[in-house]
Amino acid sequence: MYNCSLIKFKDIADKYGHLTPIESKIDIPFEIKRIYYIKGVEQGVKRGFHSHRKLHQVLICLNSSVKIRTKNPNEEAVTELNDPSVGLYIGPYVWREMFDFTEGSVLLVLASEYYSEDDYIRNYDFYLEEAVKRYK
Ligand code: T46
Repeated sequence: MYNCSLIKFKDIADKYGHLTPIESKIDIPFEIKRIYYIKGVEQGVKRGFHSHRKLHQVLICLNSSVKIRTKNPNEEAVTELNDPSVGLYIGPYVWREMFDFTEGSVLLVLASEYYSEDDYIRNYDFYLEEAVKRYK
């Protein structure tokens, strides 16, 4: 899907467990300026429902699982994240919805910019209005 892709990170496994390194601009396609994580989401709760204008992000589910619906004016996809060595890259002008958080899930997000509410489009009709020009 345009502006969305899965990234497979290294999974260094030995008898002591697993280690996954993630290096800015090497393993992901941008410099990381911000990290946040989402946890403790109760069953049935959905999050997201917005797009960003400039932000690039990589979403990684560190424990349990979560589903991510991504949309643009022409395409829609659902990705289940359940492997901490896999990240979902989401670029600008992609609508996202997170749902089906399973018990104990921890969603880590690596972001290319500092937090700015101005970068969000939280209304789907406004999103379509801005996005159609970019997806022609
Ligand atoms: C995204 C998805 C995957 C901050 O103060 N700083 C931050 O860095 C972030 C991310 C959020 N906030 C505040 C803004 C809201 O008052 O935390 C509150 C919850 O944020 P929001 O409702 O936007 O959370 P989600 O889970 O719907 O979306 C988040 C990110 O905001 C968003 O960029 O792509 O995760």
